[in-house]
Parts: sequence; C-alpha cells; structure tokens
Amino acid sequence: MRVPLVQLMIAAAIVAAPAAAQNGAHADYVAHLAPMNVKASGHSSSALATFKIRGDSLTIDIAARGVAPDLAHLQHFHGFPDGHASVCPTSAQDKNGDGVVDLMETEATAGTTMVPFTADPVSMEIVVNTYPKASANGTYHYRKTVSLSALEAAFGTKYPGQKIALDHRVVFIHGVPASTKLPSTVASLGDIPAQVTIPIACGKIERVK
Ligand SMILES: [Cu+2]
Repeated sequence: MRVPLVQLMIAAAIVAAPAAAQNGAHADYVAHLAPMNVKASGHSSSALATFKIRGDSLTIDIAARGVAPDLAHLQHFHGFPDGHASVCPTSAQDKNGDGVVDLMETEATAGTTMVPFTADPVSMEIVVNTYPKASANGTYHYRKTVSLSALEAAFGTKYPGQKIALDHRVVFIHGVPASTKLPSTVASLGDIPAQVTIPIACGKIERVK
C-alpha cells in the first residue's frame, strides 16, 4: 500500500516535535559577569556570557574585558550538586577577612566547579591547558558549540540524577598573573597556585528566551 508523501511528512513532523521539545529546542540564557576581587587582582574584569540552545546544539559564547592580559583564564559554571540555585558571592563571603573572596569561600553561595569552558567542555576536565588566553589588551572571546545531549550525559555521570539546569548556575572567570602578590591565606584547589584560581568575575545565568 502506498501512503501519500504528504501524510508521511505530517506523521514525521508529529513524531519529531516532542523529541525536539525534550531537547529544549530553542532557549537563550545570559550572564552578565561583574568584577570580583578588584583590589587584590588589580583588574576590573567583566564579561558577557550567552548560552544558546538550538535543538541538540548548545553554543557557549563568552566575551571578556579588563582581564589580566596575555594570560589563560579558567572559566566554568559553578553550582550545587543537589540542584539548588547558586548566587554570586559578595565580600560577605570573605570569611577570613584577608580582602579576597577565594575559590573556597565562593562555595557557600555558588557551589562547586562543574563545567569547564575549554576546548572540550563535554570532557568535564577542569585541569587542562585549553582555557582561553587573553590578548595583550586584556580581552578574549571564547565560543564553543557542543552537543547538549552529550554534555547532559557527561554531567549526569558526574552528578547522578542532576541536570545542567543553566538558570541555577553562575559563571566565574579566574586568574591573575603568577607574579601577583596575594595574602598567604588565599586558598586554592589542591596544589594549584591561588593566582590561577582566584575569581575575578562572576555572573548568574538567567533564561532570557
Ligand atoms: Cu570556576
């Protein structure tokens, strides 16, 4: 029996629609990153981060300015593994009063380091050398498109039962030159120098479309 082509097309459209919706099909998120630790870092850094979901494509775009020049900057979204919403820390999170809100002190309001914005976010690898490097005038533009389903799968492996949930996360940019003098009380991750992980900008991700 021959089924007219137009009927096949209608049937295909009906089948395809829920699958696309499941993938979030079409959504835009934005984070306006404001400067942090300006005094200690000597830089007033800011950035605009956008996240565009089109079907299974997630395009991450981060344009930063005022960051330490000629330096690779760590950048990630941070969040809580139980899914509750993060907010950017304020100076109130400088619990030891050393004048710096260090990476460890951000955890109370922002949670933990989750997804890296590197050459390969889906790897979920945090300690890599593919973070963007700032130009001589302290700007950079990072842009990466990944498979949303692949990222969700990697995320769900690391945080079982959890979703990426962008609008519950915050974006951080980190890093000042190795030569920057910081108080010895500024904490970092493992044996990574505090100059590498010090947060210099933060912004909460909001859904805009
Ligand atoms: Cu981070």
